Amino acid sequence: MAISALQKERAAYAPKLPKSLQGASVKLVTGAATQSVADQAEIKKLFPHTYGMPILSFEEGAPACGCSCATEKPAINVGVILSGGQAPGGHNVISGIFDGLKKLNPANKLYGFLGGPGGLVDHQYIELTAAIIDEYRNTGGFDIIGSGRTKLEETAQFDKGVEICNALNIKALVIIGGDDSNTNACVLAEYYLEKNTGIQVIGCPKTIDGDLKNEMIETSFGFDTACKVYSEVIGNIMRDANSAKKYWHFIKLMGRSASHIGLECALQTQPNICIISEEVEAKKQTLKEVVNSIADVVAARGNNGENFGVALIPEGLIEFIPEMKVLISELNDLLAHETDVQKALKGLTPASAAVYNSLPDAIARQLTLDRDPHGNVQVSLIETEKLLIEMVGKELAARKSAGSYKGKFSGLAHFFGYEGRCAAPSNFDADYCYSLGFNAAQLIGAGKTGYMSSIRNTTAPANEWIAGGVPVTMMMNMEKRHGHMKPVIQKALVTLTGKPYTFFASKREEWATKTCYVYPGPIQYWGPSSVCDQTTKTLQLEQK
Ligand code: FBP
Repeated sequence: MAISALQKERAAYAPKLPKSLQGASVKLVTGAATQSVADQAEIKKLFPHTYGMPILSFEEGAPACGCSCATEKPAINVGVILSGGQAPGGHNVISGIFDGLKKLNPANKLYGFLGGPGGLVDHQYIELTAAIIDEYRNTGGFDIIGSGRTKLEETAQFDKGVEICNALNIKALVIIGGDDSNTNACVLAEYYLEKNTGIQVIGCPKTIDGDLKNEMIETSFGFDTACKVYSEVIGNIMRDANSAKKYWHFIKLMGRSASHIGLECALQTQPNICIISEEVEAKKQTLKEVVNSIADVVAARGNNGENFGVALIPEGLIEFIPEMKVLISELNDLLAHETDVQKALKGLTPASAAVYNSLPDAIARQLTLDRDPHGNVQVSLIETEKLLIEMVGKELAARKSAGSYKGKFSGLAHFFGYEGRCAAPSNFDADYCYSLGFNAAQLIGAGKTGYMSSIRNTTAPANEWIAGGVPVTMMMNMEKRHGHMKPVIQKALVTLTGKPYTFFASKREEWATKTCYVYPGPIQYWGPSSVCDQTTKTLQLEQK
């Protein structure tokens, strides 16, 4: 198979590991008992076997009792699953697990379940041999075994998992996924303990969205690379905008709900506008207010003769605008019972009808016609960037007639999402992912279950990273899902008191009116460490 020159050289990259995982043996240090972030009594009741477990860390040195040690461990087989959307570095997590297992015992085997969690249930798998692993080291994508969005929620699915694990003599599963998949991994761990199956379950934090993070999980993998890819292209667009001086670029950035990607890209590139969904929700802004705030910046620049700019729009914005959220929920209910759209629209409350009527036709059509298999509005398909261009254009036309705006407005729409999800992992993600995987193997070797692989101190050189495990129950709280209270890992949205947001908020006025663009350029894999090994601005600010 033909591979690029970059792929060829990159295959030889040896990802860095924390010092504690580099030696011949690893010492397990058991920390204090934990409790869930909220709703302790309910979570404890739901997870009697995995609740309250201690935080674990690995240190260099001779293993004490219960530690992973190559010579004393019998050979085991392990299964790995990729769950949900692609994120750069997934292949390195798998190669890290493989190498970690082989270090524990060269006879250990790794199986990959195909096409996501569904592969476990449907018994679709391959054995991941050294030859396969070597082909995928340091590459982007999830194509080594594929991913999927099947949710592991039913005991019948768990039992199908036991069948195949027993058939393949698999003693542990590693589930690489986001908050939902790791929540389900914990439910699975609890069930397997309850049923005495002898199958351990370990999670790994994945998602470009960056919304699986907390005190013990500093960042989810893939966020670093994806943001660097988007920031490169945003920078290129900024330079084009600043050269031609005639377009306003509205760039929607992936991130199903949280605005971390938009915020990180703003910190890297200093755009004129970056909307933060969490702020819109906190301020209970209406769509019209969001539009006006954008029009204010366009008008201020236009009145200075600068008829160009760049605005970053988070993918999840629509659902954070309270009145749009209500409208979408009313539409979901009405269209569930009435297929005739015109009749259904008559059931909207007056407030929602007014919002609906204010929308451009194409967007109103998307809201009523494009439904998912459950009949719900497909919010992620709504072209928010086009919606805003159209509404801002109308607002500016009105201001022009009133004499308060004398510029020109020509908007161009972009959407960056899939471009970044399978990029070759940055050095950070290559190292972080490999360490997460290698560390997961150590947790398995130590007989642990219900833990997420955790690598901390990530703004320091990899050598100084802290490897260990955090009980998944520690990250949980109770939330309403599909009408029922469920234990779930708390989703980390952008906090308006956090340093990344407050830093951005302190700069945005200057970035709005002046042209302060920064051009990050493409990800560099070789060269000065200041370029190749820098972490995200989000992490730098959070860890300061
Ligand atoms: P995960 O949370 O599963 O990592 O996926 C994130 C994401 O990339 C979102 O940013 C985006 O909204 C969504 O997946 C797109 O999903 P799909 O791949 O199904 O189109």
